Amino acid sequence: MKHLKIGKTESYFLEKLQRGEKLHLLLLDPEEVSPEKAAELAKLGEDAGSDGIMIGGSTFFSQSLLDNFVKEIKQKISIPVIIFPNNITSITKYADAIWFMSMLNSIDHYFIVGAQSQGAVLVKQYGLEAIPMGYIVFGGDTAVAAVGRALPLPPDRGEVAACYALAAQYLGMRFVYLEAGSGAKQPLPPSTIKAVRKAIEVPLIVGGGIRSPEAAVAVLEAGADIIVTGTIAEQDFDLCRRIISAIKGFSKSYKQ
Ligand code: 1GP
Repeated sequence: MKHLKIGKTESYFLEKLQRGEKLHLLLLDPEEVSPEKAAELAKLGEDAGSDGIMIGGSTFFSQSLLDNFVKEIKQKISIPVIIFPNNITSITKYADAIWFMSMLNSIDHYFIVGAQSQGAVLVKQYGLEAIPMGYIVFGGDTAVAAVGRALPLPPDRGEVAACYALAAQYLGMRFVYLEAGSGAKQPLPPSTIKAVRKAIEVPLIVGGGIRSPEAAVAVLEAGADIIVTGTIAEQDFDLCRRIISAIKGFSKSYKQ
């Protein structure tokens, strides 16, 4: 039996986290921005201190367009590009890694393990680094909840989310992602993030509806390790830059 190795992208994240740094991942949606615009935003993100670029969106299903999108971005940046898949069409060999994720609170087997079993061989053939992640979706009025057939968790019942998160950890998932949904009206409440943080030891990713430095800091104070922002980068990059700066500033104060 061979020993499973942690890949390059995951090691890069873990080393930063172990040093007490909080991470920012910039989400770019091929449905919302052109490849050229995405490459420009990715470069701005890297220059602002972002730790990686995530590529994904709930309603994008073309592998050839995705290949082109990722290739364009990779030419401009050196931080890792991680696929944030919505289906088996989200597998591209041009990325550095893929969140190998399961939507734990979907009511559909397809989004829990079906698509994953169909995509796994291709991930291996492409030599993509697979990072196991448990994905938990809140609220019912977002694209991700509809497409993934989620039984959305109530945003303010942290104890329910904590049960899913702990199950993810015990199933061997190395990251847990709490998702309010892209463009959510509000970020998740700190009490829910705190309840999950208390339950698990693996790194905690939080995203959806984070649109100000204050909101990002509140999410970090509640115990998140990694913050994902998408919409705000497309709408107002200066604000996104201030969010990244707040995250990096928080890392510094946290380490002291
Ligand atoms: C969506 O959590 C991410 O998967 C980002 O959400 O677009 O609201 O920043 P926003």
